[in-house]
Amino acid sequence: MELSPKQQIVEAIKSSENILLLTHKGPDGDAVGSLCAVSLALEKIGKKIFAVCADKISPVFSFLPISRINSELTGRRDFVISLDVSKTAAEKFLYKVEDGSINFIVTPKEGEFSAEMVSFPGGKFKFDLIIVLDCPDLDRLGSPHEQNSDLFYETLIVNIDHHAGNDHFGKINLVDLTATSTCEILVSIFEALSKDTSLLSEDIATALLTGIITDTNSFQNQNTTPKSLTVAAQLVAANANQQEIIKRIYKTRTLATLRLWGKVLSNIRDEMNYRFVWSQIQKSDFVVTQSTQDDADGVIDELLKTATGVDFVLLLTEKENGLHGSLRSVAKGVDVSAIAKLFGGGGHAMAAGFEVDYNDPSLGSEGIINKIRDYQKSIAQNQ
Ligand SMILES: [Mn+2]
Repeated sequence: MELSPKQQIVEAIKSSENILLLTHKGPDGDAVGSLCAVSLALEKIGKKIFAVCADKISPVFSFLPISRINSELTGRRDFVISLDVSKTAAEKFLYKVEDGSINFIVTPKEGEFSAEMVSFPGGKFKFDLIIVLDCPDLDRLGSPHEQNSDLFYETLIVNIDHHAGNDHFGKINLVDLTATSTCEILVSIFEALSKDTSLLSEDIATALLTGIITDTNSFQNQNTTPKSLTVAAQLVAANANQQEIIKRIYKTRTLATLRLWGKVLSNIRDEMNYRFVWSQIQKSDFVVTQSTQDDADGVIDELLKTATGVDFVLLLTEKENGLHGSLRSVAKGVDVSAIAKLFGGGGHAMAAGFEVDYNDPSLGSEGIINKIRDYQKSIAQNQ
């Protein structure tokens, strides 16, 4: 009988020794939680792991063991010293360990070796398995993938994800679209991996619950399922620190964030005739409030989206080369990805985004709003 993807993953982990763990750039709670949880769990069963995320982890997640996540793929690699013998042949070779150095002594058959004949090609990584978490495709991994294509070509890749757009890049793919989060999927993998003793220690359970809570927006999103609540209950029973997660992620805001959110709220414009509201963050707002793009995350979901009597909300943010638009659906049945597509963007029915270039002067904020008004008008006429 053929093994299920879950069983194949368990077998792959059991038969591996050095395991590389990766997640997507711009890591969210599910990415960080799943990376921490897998790294702790696999170490517990005696595996050597190396966890990498190309982008900085937000300090919001500092209650998780994020110090075990590296920003670059390094280590676990042989150092190779290569001598070109195509012109001068070698007769014999030996090495001596002296005064804290290893000296390689190569005797030429005839002629002489010179320093230019020595090079240091990168050795091979010793990973026998790569596990990619919460990532729809390999490009989203960033530099670890871009700079080491050989490694990805030669190594068994396990792909564990819940995104609809996942392109099944792994040799083994466990892509469960019904799961709220990658962390939710991991709970059953951990159960299958260690049948006798539970791998769900307090820190692992907390990391996993972080992913479920952030990907469901604390069980408020429509993607919240009975299964996700059951799994969350199981994690809380295993001492996951739900209060700490909520406090750190939803109830702790820096002053810079509060100031920036204040700007966003005071900039709200309504287009009630066209059934939407929008706001804008100017580059200067970041300077005045001493905030960064990170501080802007969350304002649309936690504040703007609570607007009533509209179809959707829009937040425009000034970036280096253009404007970034974030859209959230408010009324039932409104698909904001259709609006994002007007500007070459995309996303889901509930949440979508787009990016416009300053080179197109028709697409300043006014141009964008006009285009959306037209779209809303056409929708209303067709109803
Ligand atoms: Mn996720």
